[in-house]
Amino acid sequence: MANGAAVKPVVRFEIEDGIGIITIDNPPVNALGPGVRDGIIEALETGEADPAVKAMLMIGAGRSFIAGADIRQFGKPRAQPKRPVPDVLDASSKPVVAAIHGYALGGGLEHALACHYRVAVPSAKVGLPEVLIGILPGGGGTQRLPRLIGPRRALEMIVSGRHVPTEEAKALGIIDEILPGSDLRAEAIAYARGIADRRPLPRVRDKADRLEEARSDPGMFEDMRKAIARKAGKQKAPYHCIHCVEAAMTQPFDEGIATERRLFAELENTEEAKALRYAFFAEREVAKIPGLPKDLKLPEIKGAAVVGAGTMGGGIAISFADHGFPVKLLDASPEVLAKGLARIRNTYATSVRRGSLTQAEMDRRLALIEPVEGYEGIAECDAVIEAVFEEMPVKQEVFAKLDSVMKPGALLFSNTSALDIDAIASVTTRPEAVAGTHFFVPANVMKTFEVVNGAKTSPVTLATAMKLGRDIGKISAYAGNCDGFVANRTRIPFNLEQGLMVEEGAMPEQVDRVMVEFGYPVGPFAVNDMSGLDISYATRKRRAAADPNYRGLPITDRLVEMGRLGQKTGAGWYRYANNDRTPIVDPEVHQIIKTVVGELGITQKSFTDEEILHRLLFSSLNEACKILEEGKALRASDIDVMWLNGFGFPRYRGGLMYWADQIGARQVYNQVAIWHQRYGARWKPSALLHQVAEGGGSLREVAARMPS
Ligand code: 3H9
Repeated sequence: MANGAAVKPVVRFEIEDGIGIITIDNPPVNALGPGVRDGIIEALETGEADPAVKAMLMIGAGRSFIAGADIRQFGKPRAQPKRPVPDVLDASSKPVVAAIHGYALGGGLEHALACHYRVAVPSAKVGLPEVLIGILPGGGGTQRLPRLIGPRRALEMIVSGRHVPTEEAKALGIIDEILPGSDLRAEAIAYARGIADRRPLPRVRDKADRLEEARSDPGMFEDMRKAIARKAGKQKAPYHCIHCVEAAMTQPFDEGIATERRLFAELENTEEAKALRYAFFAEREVAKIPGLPKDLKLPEIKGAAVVGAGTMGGGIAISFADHGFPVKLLDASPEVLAKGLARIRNTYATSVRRGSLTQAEMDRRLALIEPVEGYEGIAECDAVIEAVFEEMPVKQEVFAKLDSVMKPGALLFSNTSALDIDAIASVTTRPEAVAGTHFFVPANVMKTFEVVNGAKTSPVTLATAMKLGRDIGKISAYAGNCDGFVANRTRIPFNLEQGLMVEEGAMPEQVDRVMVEFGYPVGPFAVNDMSGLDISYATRKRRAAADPNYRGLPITDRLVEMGRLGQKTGAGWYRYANNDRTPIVDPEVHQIIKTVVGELGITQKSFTDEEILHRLLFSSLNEACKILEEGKALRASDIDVMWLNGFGFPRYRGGLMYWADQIGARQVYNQVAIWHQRYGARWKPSALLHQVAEGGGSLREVAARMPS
């Protein structure tokens, strides 16, 4: 090294009590980056050759065992290890124990599966999440896991990519023993000494009993293909995962490994894998706010309050309780409070009925939610989230009250989805402690948590809000203060074009089909029917009263006025039969559209599928570029994260901005410019879009460099 500093090895080997200890030390998560695999192989060879070593231990330094292959290396030419580590483990004449804490994921679990024994601390998690980044376990996982726990369970784990907690992993047979974990190294050394002399060495590759027992169930693979069809859409990876597990049943081990390697190589550079990798890193990047001092001391939020026990407030309270936070739910009306609590109880009871929550856990979470009728009851909470009616005077009244009762230092957050956070903060004496925290609907389910930075919001308040979101399982994303912030401001043009295209001749079912084929789980009109058409009706009426140029949606209004409010009334954009939620195309809706269009004097035309897709998404994209120009979002990838986790945008397409880059800024700009000519001001191209189209770069890269 030029400066003479010693390079810390990523793998260490030392001998203690006759046990060769292989420590992987590659922060932050011990990913199998350059040098790690070769380091492990070298350590295994040293231990194998040294007669003083009776058994070996593979353990991770820092917060995890091994989080898998280094994802940053995928899609690039990279050095391969001398031999695959699992092959070296299979050839070892001495037992090797994997001692797991934190995470053993992907290649990390695959290394552990090739060890002879696996022990773990109670808080550890194991899994093969490769499918979530568009690939498959390529280090033998698809062949070893079915042999260890049976193909059915292995299939479920590999196709879902979920993290399995230690206790379940032990029950499945992945973990041999759960260790207390107060000193994993010492406990694992003792374990290794206990098994050092046992022979023959248990090698997962040699196990056949679990495969045999599953042979009576050959339909499981077809069943799985059918079960995932809707969610997987056109993605290849889930199907390749199934193929590999099937190969574990039908091929000898080494052939199965060859199949796995071949299919892994096929997946590594697919468009879906690239987009999913991008999404993975975008979701990590979004947590970072440039310019915030690194050493900020953040107040600890031990308990929170939610003001407003409506659907939104209840969902927010659930989010807190789900993550172990005590939360006070305040509503001045005892009836609203009682109704809100009943709704919360119902939500939990549904999870218990479906088997995703135990009754004991439901009781524990419910006990964390305390109903409160007066503001005095929440005064001592560290943070409060206001979730009352979306009207400025109502919000301001609540904030003035909060300012007068909340203890000094308490943070005041508003769940507004669009209103001016500075105007809300202005009625308090502590605007530095005020920020927006916008939950999406349903608040307890949706991951996006938009943190709105007011003009006077302090860095501590901003950073605490970001952290609070993460602490309750959300993905926090920064937004500047502007009408609709980032999420709704980018979404509104989509909603408008959706309504206008129906006036111009597209049918709701065509629009929905196009978007489902694109990868959305549900089309936008079917989504409107789920949320209720009356929700936006009142807002439109209000806006129309305030602004004579406001462009309303007369067809939607007509449906509402006819009592077609969506699923809850059995009819909206579609018809619903006998409490079934399947949308049925309704000729009556076609007739209503025709009538309203006739009244408006619009000449209809036909739409191609591509025109529908582009008109919806380009309108939002153009607005997203304007938001970036104004510095109201920090990066294009933050907008992608919001769309992926808040609006159902198909993850394997990376996000709105990433997707547009695949088309190319030039082509997008040209189309936007044509629609600007045709439809007027709402399509005025963003300067940033124009700049990237001219410069030939990618939207997401240029946007990240825009001044904030
Ligand atoms: C694989 O293994 C293929 C194999 O089958 C074999 C092939 C032959 N690589 O998420 P965090 C970084 S595929 C590179 O904020 P947490 C991450 O970017 C892999 N970097 O922490 C971040 O960096 P920064 C299968 C990685 O505590 C930092 O670590 N494995 C990797 O919330 C902290 O991450 C997976 O898919 C990686 N593998 O969550 C697991 N992992 O600070 C992927 C993390 O610069 N990882 N980083 O922003 C995860 O799911 C989560 O990171 C984990 C920790 C749950 C481990």
